[in-house]
Amino acid sequence: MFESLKSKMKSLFSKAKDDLDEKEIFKDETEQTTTPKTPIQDSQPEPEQPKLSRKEMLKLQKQERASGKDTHKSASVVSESGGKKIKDSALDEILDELYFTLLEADVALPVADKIKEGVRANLTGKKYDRSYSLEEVVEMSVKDAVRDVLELNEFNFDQWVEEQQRPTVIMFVGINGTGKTTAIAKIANRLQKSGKSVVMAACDTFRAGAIEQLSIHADKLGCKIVKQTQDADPAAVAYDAVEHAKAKRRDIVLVDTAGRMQTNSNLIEEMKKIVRVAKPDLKVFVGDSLAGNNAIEQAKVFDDAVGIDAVILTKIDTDAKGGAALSIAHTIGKPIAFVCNGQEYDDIVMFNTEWMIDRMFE
Ligand SMILES: Nc1nc2c(ncn2[C@@H]2O[C@H](COP(=O)(O)OP(=O)(O)OP(=O)(O)O)[C@@H](O)[C@H]2O)c(=O)[nH]1
Ligand SMILES: [Mg+2]
Repeated sequence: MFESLKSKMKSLFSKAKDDLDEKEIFKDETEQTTTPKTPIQDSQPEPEQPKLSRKEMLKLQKQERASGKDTHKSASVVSESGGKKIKDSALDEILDELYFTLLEADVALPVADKIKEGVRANLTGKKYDRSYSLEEVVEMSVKDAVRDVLELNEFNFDQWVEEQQRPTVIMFVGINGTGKTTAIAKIANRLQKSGKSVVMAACDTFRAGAIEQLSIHADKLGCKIVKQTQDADPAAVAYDAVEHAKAKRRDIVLVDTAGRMQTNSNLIEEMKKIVRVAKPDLKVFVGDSLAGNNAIEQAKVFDDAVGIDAVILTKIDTDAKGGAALSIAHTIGKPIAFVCNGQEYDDIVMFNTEWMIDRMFE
């Protein structure tokens, strides 16, 4: 997962370590007495920190995050009492390299810009504790900038479900083969494990075999499915499913829809009709992370047509690049609810910034 982004980032960080002479990069400003204060500097001098190896530092970062006290952000190694400062020329070189690394990994332009400028802001004019290498400072700083982009993306699905009226209707949309039906089965499994009763609505009456595919999942998971024959009106199936859930006091209705090219206006109209009839509480766009920037374009079209509330990004287990994962939510302004990372029912993870950062960098 994300192998190419990971290895390019590693080589960027180690370029900072190996290719660049620290004496050339860092201006040691230890002797300077009138130091301009940056907003992130504390008035109290930092206690001296023991020097840690990169491995030890990453381990410590992880432990601290787990315990909720995250002191190893790049701001935490800015030194009050003196230290080394990255020269502007070296910083430009690192930032250019970072920018191309991000674009090669299919990160959308505005997101690559935001990360680059975030790193520039983190590193410009700051003096770093001399016990940290350039590699460590750059790595922390890039992670901070990526974290800023990802943190806007979180959507606590479990909490959201708890807060809804019953039955709660969730509709899944997206182009052919992105993983809608599989994601529905995974979410049904998850919801059932947490004690919710689930009804599946087989509203893909367009593709031969789609009703059968969803029925197999419903059988395996032991949940109710409402279906009609192929070519039936999908809005009528959705209506029946919601009525069934109301009558039988079921908690959640998961509406499967036909995969459609965003350019097919008939199918888009049909989807709008499902929305009018079933009045979903949540409309989820399911995008294939392998589609990179195309997934972002698709999401925008579906959002214009029916309005989407959240995103599920599938197949990240086979995605070497990682660009869509990093860019989609920020670019379309909708949060990521889940990422799917395999074909088994348990291969679904509620989106979480630190989970993603761990996979992108380690
Ligand atoms: N590796 C991997 N494969 C996945 C994942 N999610 C879905 N798939 C596979 O992708 C293929 C398509 O999945 P479906 O769930 O049928 O996709 P869909 O969006 O419902 O497709 P249509 O109904 O044709 O629009 C299947 O072979 C799934 O097993 C995932 O997270 N990882
Ligand atoms: Mg399907």
